Amino acid sequence: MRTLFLDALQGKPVTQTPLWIMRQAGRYLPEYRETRAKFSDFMQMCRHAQACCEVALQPLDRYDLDASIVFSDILTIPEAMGMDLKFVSGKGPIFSAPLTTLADVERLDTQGAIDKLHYVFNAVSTTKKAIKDRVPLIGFTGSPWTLAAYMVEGQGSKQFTQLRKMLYSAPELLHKLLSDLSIVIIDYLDEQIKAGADAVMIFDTWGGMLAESNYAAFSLNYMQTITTELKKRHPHVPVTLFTKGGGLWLDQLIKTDCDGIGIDWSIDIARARQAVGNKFALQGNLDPAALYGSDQSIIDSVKSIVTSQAPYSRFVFNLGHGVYPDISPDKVKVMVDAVREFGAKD
Ligand code: 1CP
Repeated sequence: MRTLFLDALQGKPVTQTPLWIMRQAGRYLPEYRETRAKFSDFMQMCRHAQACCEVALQPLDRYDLDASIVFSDILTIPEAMGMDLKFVSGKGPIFSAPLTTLADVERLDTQGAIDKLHYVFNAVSTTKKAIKDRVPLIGFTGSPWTLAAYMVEGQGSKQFTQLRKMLYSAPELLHKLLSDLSIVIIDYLDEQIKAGADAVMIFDTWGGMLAESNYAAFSLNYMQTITTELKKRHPHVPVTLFTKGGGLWLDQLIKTDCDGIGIDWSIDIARARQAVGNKFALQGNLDPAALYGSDQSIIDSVKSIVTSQAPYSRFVFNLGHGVYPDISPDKVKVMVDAVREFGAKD
């Protein structure tokens, strides 16, 4: 297997900079849209292991990438805990009955959730088998805080006011939800690893919504609990934490047992490196909007990030968040080729 990605996470020497792309399987690819059109509903596609496998492999066939990510979604867990979820086109995910009371949280099925998630583990093992030994496969989950954001708000949001209201008006209730989610997430990642995931990543997409003084208590500590338990069960499987908007909290992230830290584009990667040293892998951090620019501007941006990290083995090139659906696949190729050009270490 091509191990560049795992080597960078584990601090082994690498001959070139590894890269993958958040949301690399997705709507910007015509072949994804073709597969997606066969399903009326997004979750229906997620339940179809062969379709998940097909779309996970599409970006690998097009680009020279160092990892594949399981095709699924973070909202599989709330649905398996009993919440009614719909993906409405143009609006994204909608829960028909957002959580507001203790009774709502107590009604969630923590015990039985994993049994309803076998379709995800099937997607992992099917994809792992089909990738053969091309590249490692990344399993993933949302962080407890980020899952709670959708479960309390009922949908995506700019401000997540209901969630932040609960944080201040009913903190014990929110902590109960976060700790129940952590229990499910540990087994969820454990099962993905058993099904073939070579590394795992926790997407804390909405962690940056928190006040700095609340970040540890409401997001990071739960991610740390999950990481510590996974490390007990699977000591050699690298764990990456990605708090979008968390660039200023690297001093807290480096106190965890994770191997990799994802950063968005709001912090200069050289400054991030100063904060983490070479004890952690950094992953990021090109602004996804940079792919709307000219080829030369993409090449310049990639060069700046990659050359700044050239002295460090523990670096994984990525965007600072998922690739936007209207980005041209040709621009993605310009980015990938530039990483190869400037990331060679020989
Ligand atoms: O119809 C469609 O094609 C739906 C679009 C879509 C896709 C392609 C959704 C709905 N989810 C996904 C796949 C997905 N989601 C992947 C695998 C693809 C890959 O990376 O190659 C992953 C890792 C996710 C994770 C995910 N889902 C996150 C965390 C990462 C991030 O981007 O911040 C989040 C926040 C979600 C929720 C979600 N699912 C889908 C949408 C449109 C959203 C975002 C809603 C919002 O903006 O609040």
